[in-house]
Amino acid sequence: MTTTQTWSAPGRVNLIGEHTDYNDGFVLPFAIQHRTHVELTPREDGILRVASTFDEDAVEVAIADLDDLFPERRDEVAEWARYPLGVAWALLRASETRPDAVAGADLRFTSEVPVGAGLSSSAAIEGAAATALNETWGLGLDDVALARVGRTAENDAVGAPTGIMDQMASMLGRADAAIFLDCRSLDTKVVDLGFAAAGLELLVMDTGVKHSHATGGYGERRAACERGAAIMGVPALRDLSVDDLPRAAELMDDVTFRRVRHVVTENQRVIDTVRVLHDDGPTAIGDLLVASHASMRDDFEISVPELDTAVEAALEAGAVGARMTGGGFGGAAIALVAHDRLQQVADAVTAAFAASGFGAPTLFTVVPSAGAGRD
Ligand code: GAF
Repeated sequence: MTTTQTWSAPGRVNLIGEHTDYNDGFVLPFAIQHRTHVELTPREDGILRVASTFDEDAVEVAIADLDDLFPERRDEVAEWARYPLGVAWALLRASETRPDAVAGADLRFTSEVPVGAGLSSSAAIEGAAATALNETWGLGLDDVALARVGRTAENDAVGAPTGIMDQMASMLGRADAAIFLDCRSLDTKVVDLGFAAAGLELLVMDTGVKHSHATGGYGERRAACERGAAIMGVPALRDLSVDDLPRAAELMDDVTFRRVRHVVTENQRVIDTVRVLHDDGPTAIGDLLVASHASMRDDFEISVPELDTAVEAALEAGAVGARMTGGGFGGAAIALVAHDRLQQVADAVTAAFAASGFGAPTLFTVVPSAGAGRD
């Protein structure tokens, strides 16, 4: 008898700690209520068939062929299908499972996570696929191993040189909490956010400017960070502190230095945010969010006018703090806003976009939510 079962994994918002993950640094993301669901029906043969609401055409691949497909021949399958098929490929490798030891499956994806908005729709597909196949195939990998599988799929099957933050957030998310993650050791700590108790809402301001991390700017930023670490003679920028910045300024060109300064100061801001949340509560983290945005705009240069406009308008209308979230070059910004100011802030952002001649932003609130699992 073939039984269909459903699993799902969430998108995420990163509260603070941007472009620090691939520098072995610190991040503080939380999973959101928007999820990607996958319905899995086992098959008797060795075929994986993936279908989704992203694309009308289903894709079929023999499990035995996955190793030939990835990474070199990935262009032969539709881009969205590289995520779940890449996960299947990475799962078998991570668990040292032979392709003929597992049976095929039909996987049907539906998603509530906006694509290209910087809310990790890709990690949500990866998390849903990884959780469903791990259980169905009886591989026994834990959540951290599944997050690594998702990153391998993204790096090698899709070709986006990202870090591991999004996959960890999607796997490990908790209601009303963020995940403080050390991206070197992959140690995590659940950090209570207490937004609701403090009368705060987290507003997402999706600019509608689409971005992709498989091309251009993201990889260039990563390369600049690696160059900076090499010049300073450290394994990763995580190994530098703000006290090292004067020496860095002497040793490297201005652009590389500013990339380094962003990462080094951002790591410190993540640590400070965790401390302030604990000592003074969420209403006190506004300045750290604002400083993070300024650093991404001026030093890392990954903001766009729409993101700056959203952040400035939200702050002027009384948000406690605001910053762009995710990899940048488009996507969304977030604002931490008192519940009774929410409408005022939303109206101000919408008006500022109209005044600048930008397309209307999509505004919605998110709540810190649970990570991947069976529906
Ligand atoms: C994207 C990447 F996928 C993450 O790994 C991270 O680098 C983020 O951009 C920037 O903080 O979401």
